[in-house]
Amino acid sequence: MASTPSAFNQDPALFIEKHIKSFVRDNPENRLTHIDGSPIWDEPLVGFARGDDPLFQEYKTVIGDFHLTPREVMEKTLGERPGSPKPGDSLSVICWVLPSTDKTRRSNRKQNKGPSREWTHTYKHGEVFNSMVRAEVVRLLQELGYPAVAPFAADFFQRLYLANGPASNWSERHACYAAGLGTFSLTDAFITPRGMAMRCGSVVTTLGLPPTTRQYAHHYANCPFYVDGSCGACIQRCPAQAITEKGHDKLKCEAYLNKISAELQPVYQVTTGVGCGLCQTGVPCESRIPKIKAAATPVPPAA
Ligand code: B12
Ligand code: SF4
Ligand code: SF4
Repeated sequence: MASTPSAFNQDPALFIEKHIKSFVRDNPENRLTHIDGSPIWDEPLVGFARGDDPLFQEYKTVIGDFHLTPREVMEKTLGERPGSPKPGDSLSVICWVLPSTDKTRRSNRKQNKGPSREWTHTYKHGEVFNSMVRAEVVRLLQELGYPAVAPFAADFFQRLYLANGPASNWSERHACYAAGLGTFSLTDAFITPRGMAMRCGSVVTTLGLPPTTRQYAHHYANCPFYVDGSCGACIQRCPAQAITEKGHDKLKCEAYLNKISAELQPVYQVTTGVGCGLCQTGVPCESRIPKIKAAATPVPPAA
């Protein structure tokens, strides 16, 4: 086996963060080749969570008992093979956020019915690239001698249909929440220091890494609506009336995504869904955490 790079031995977390950032910066696949060759994603944010963080157990109540903990993910991946982690062995979740570029966000800001061409190509090719990031992080860790898996790409990944809409057995946003990268919002979507117009990814590994500090008080702390009662701009932005003061109606949102896809696929010459994301652009949380009023009385987050 090749020797371990000294930069990895000195600071494994920094080594992995730099590797993800340079992969995104330098990879020719991170390009809107069908439009103008400009980058799909800006520099990523990277964070780490402990695999035994009690939050992952809490997600079995918050999301459903079908939602996997990092340990269950590893057990499903490795089974009883030699080298499989045992209770007490270290596990980490490596998470990243791929922020949309200013150009793509600006183009979607002008839309009021369906996504722009740039947003659609970011949705389609950007997720293909996100899968490449997942595969690269798994490859890197395995090369360094640590078993790793991207749950979203694993054969046990499942998308389920609950009474209130679709959910999955590995939510990448909940992994990012545990890894200190942001919080949820009135639209359900995830607000990071680089805003809400983003996609994210995650990998579980047996490598122990120092967890990123969560700099927020609760799971809605980055959305002013839940903290000082202000904003609510996303309510007007949604063409499907899927967002109200009570939150996000996933069934209405999904029905609209299907409808707009059928209309725009021939226009944008894509065969997959076109996305939407109007609620993620033209709003104060598009590319940053909005300002929260200083004298705010925190609104208790909904369960
Ligand atoms: C199913 C799915 C959908 C469904 C349902 C979305 C949803 N809200 O769950 C539909 C089809 C509607 C959808 C739509 C879209 N999606 Co989608 N989708 C997914 C998928 C595959 C699974 C999501 C999941 O499992 N949700 C689980 C449920 C339980 O999550 P939730 O209800 O939002 O969670 C709430 C509760 O947990 C609550 N909560 C209550 N108590 C507590 C306590 C604690 C401690 C915590 C942490 C939370 C919490 O807070 C949350 C918010 O209210 C993920 C990929 C993945 N595997 O993660 C992408 C994903 C969520 N989608 C994404 C995107 C980009 C979109 C679209 C913009 C489409 C597009 N690309 O143009 C729209 C945006 C809709 C929106 N406003 O969020 C991104 C998220 C981007 C972001 N900024 O959040 C993801 C993560 C894909 C990716 N890899 O980047 N999607
Ligand atoms: S537009 Fe305002 S209320 Fe809606 S999610 Fe963003 S910050 Fe929260
Ligand atoms: S909630 Fe769904 S339908 Fe409404 S703007 Fe957001 S992505 Fe589009």
